[in-house]
Amino acid sequence: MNYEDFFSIKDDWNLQIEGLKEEQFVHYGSNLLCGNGYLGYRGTLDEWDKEQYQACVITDTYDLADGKWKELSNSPNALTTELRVDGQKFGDYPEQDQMITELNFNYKYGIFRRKSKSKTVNDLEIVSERFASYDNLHLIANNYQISKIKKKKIELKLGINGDVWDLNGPHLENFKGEYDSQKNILYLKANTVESKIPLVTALSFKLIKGKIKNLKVENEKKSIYLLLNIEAEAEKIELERNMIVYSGNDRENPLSSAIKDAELTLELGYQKLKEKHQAVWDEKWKLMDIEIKGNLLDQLAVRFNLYHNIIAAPAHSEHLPIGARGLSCQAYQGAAFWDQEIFNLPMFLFTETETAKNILKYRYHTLNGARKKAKDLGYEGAFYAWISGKSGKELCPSFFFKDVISGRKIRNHFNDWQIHVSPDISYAIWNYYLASGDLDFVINYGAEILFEVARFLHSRIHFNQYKDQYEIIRLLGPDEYHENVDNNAFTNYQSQFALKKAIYFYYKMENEYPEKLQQLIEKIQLSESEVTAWQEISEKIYLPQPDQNNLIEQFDDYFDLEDTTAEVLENRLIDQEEYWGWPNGVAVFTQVIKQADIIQLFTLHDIFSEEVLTANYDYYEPRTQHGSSLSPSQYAVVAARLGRAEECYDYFKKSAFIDLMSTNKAVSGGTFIGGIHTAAAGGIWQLIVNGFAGMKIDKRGLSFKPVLCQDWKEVNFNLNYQDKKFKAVLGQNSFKLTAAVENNEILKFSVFEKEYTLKPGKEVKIKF
Ligand code: IFM
Repeated sequence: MNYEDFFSIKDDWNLQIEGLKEEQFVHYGSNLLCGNGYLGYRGTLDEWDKEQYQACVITDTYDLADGKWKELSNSPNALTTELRVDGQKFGDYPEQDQMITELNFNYKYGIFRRKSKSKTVNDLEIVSERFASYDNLHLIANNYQISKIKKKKIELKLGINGDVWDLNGPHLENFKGEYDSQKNILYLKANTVESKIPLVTALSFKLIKGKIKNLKVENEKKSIYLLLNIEAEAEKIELERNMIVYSGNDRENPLSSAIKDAELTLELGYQKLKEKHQAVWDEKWKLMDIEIKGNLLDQLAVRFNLYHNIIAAPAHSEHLPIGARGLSCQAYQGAAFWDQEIFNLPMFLFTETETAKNILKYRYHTLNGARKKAKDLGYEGAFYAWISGKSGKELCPSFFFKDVISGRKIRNHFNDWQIHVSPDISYAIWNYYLASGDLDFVINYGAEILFEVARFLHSRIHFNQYKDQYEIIRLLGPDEYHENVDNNAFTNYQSQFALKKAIYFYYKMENEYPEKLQQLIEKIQLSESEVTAWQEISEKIYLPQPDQNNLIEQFDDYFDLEDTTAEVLENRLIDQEEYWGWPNGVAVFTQVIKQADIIQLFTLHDIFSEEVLTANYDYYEPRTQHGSSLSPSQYAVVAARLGRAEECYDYFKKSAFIDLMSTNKAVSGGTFIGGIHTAAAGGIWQLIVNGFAGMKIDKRGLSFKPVLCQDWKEVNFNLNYQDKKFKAVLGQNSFKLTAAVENNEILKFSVFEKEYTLKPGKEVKIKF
């Protein structure tokens, strides 16, 4: 596939699209998303509506409308536009009385800009630009210009349209719209149908060029509109408008906040609002940008992915998750999976540490949901939800996919057997501790999670008396095609790690913060015998070892399954949308796996020899379908560790373009799973920093094992490690680390296992 079939590159921050085809609306709406962690406004044209998947997803608005899928709600659209020139409607679809002459997205500032011409009204041109503000998270600002107007009658229908695109809705009811003619503000109130969250969408606007000759208010059941007759000024009409959204979860009185913001933003004007917004991004990029020299396409793709990982994160809150599709649409319920800790988080750990902390605090605040899940299933401690929304209660329906051939529901066990999400969270807490040095967080928040996860594992793990070892049976590892397996190596190793870290902090607190430990012991009623049990389990848990060929078996008896490839299985499909996994899909009785599993173990734990890495990479690679967007970046990291820079680069191509070239299915087993693959986006940071630069972190500190593909001349990235800032430059045969002048300590680190020290303001350059 060629990228030019999808887009062209304007420069290293700007992507351009020539002509939109109907079949691309779903994925471009996501790719060109304006977002800020609070809301996501899809990249659709102003004149479009739900038929073209226009939507604005609002965080913290979980609602269950169809009895099955609890998901985030979409706000009514306050940028609704209907333009009529001499009575003729412009730019609607499918008539398409518009030629898009320029469609541009700027990933530096998240700015969507398009130019269109009318096909029938000669010369008439529209330029429209919008952004979701990082200065005021409730705002989407828009500048809409109509030019080359030749004495025509111009009618504009503006307003707030509550008839929105929903995957499993409708989520809103009780619409009430008002127009305040004094302030020139419209608003539409509604509430979610099941969770009863009030939602207010407001619109303020002013004409910068042109004059309103006539105005009429039109109320519809779910919408409120203004019909404007406008006189152009020097052949031009220019409109500035602000869409503001508040929910009852943001403010006690969302209406007054929305009106206040609507007024304020109108006063400030588009240009000022844009400057304030851009200033926030400038600060973000100082930490989070990665520069790729030598390949403009790859540079743009990297920034596309970083942008999407950033806007998916609700950095403003410690109570909200990063959705697996961010806020690009309602798929995957706007909720966190293990993706959050293992894929989205690493970039924040070494850049915007506060955001990383918020993400982990979210897991602290959702402990009760995890406790409930454990209890409901007969376990103790914290069994985190496979799909976790605001409360942490399990959102994953028992019947996730359906058999598209029979139409029958499939009882997937993601919710009750995919237990690795709990130790994955412990793993992330440990890494946060190493990267930030923030012991305070661990003592006040992290330790409770670590202990409750250890408690859960204790209750979940079985003792096999015949083998004198602890085992984890009836599982789902990262590879989701094989459900109901025993001793998934990834899960067993992660569980041992989680137990060890719980024990480590228990004794650290006992020695250094005995009072804090005592308080926690009392709070969660922890007994010493439990800690002794964790110790025993961590020593006797079965950890599948490399065999005579250095291979680690993914789970018990995996090697006995039919040995074939994904290509062969493709030919066995009856329907292209068939689900490949449990209980009867084409992959179930074969060694074909959906995604990195043993390889995922290697990216997280550096405990195996190079021979073991090589043997397993070569074995599992041809058996991996990469049916999950999480997979390629993890293979890439291991490829780079093995010095296989070009293979890492091949995986970069697979991973970085998943959304840009829409390579992954939008529907699987009858369920819509389209939208931005935020784990793949976060995976790009890992691929470059942990892969090409070979960065690892452990108790001794940071280490690097750099290697670079031929296509890239140089890679520059920034690190924020234990509150000290560094700039890394990776060249074809060189690696340089520079410490910021303001750092208050010397850094000790290693490259290719040789130790270096780095003083503030100095650099260390290594040739290899
Ligand atoms: O968490 C992933 C899982 O590993 C594969 N299926 C999609 C989920 C959400 O991204």
